[in-house]
Amino acid sequence: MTKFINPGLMQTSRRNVLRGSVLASAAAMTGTAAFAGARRGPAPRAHAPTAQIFNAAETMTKAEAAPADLSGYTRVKQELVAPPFAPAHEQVATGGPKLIEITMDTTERLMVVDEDTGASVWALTYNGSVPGPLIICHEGDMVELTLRNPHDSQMEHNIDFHASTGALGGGGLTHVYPGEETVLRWKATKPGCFTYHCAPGGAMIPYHVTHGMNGAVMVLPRDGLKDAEGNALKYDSIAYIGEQDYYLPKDEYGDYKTYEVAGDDYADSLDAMRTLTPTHSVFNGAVGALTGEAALRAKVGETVLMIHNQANRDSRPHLIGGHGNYVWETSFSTPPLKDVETWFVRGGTAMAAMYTFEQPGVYAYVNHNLIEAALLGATAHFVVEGEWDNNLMEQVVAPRAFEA
Ligand SMILES: [Cu+2]
Repeated sequence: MTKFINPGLMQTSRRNVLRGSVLASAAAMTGTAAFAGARRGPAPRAHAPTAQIFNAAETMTKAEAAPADLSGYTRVKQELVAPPFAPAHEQVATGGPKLIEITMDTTERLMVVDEDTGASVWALTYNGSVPGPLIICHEGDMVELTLRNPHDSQMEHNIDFHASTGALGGGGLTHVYPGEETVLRWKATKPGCFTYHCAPGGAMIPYHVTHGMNGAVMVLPRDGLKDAEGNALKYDSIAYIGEQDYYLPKDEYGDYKTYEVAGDDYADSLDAMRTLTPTHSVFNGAVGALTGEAALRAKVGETVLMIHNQANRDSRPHLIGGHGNYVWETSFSTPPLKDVETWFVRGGTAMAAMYTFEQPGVYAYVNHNLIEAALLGATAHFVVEGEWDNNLMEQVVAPRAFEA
């Protein structure tokens, strides 16, 4: 049985109709109930304020505009990889500007957030991971994204690139229903790390973002990273860390609820989100995703660029036992902060911190709201191999009893 819950816009199953009625009051207040069937007619405009903005964006692109000048660009493909890894890239650009083709699928998948409690979420993702893959380009490059929404999806998705300019960061031009794809090209005009996230409209925006639908783009200066004096700064590896706040609904016994398909938790999630108190704040999708066997690895003398993405909420990363030798909290246009103890991630940004390991051992990389680190999950580990340097630290006396 199919019905239209928004006449002319969305075809949906009976289950979605029921869901729509559950959502109706919330949706009327807070935003679109953008559950999907195949697209029927024009893009959905369920939420008046955002619809107006989308209309504006569409009007602009439909107006007479000169075609983009792509002369001088070399077309290349970037194979995106799952976090915490980074795609193959140059730190200093060689040759002219590139037109970088990437593809992302808006995959909806059930993910365990915490094995100890059984907490789970129907994650809304780019390419199946939380965070979505890291994209790397240089200032002046073009990024050409093919965004595909799989046929078996429940929901509509899009993407807002904070690194881009215009049309709500591309959000106004990339709404895709299940079975649809779209292609968006944008120019990287500002160097820095930037978040990207889904933004379908209204309450669906925080719903999608707090279900994992966010990631980062790094736009490097063409001549690479520099310190305040203009000296080149190189890294040996990237650790790409996405911090995700989840607001997972519980039942009357305090157990985490489970749901049959993506979107089924919408009404419960709205209630949980309104508390502004996350049940989880985790790195790379789940408690322990970057500890134990999955810990980040480095060697003494290696320089790691830690890229931290938080699309929704402030954070304050600290590398326990180390520092931020160079920290770019805002952009690569300004000189990095030096020798930073704990750095700041403004909610809705990605940023970068560089450190060269000097001692072996396990380093905890935490949100130094230690309640979030220890109780909500915001802890990663770097396991660093190498020779211990007693000049930097030595246990002069091991713990022993002393005379009273
Ligand atoms: Cu989405």
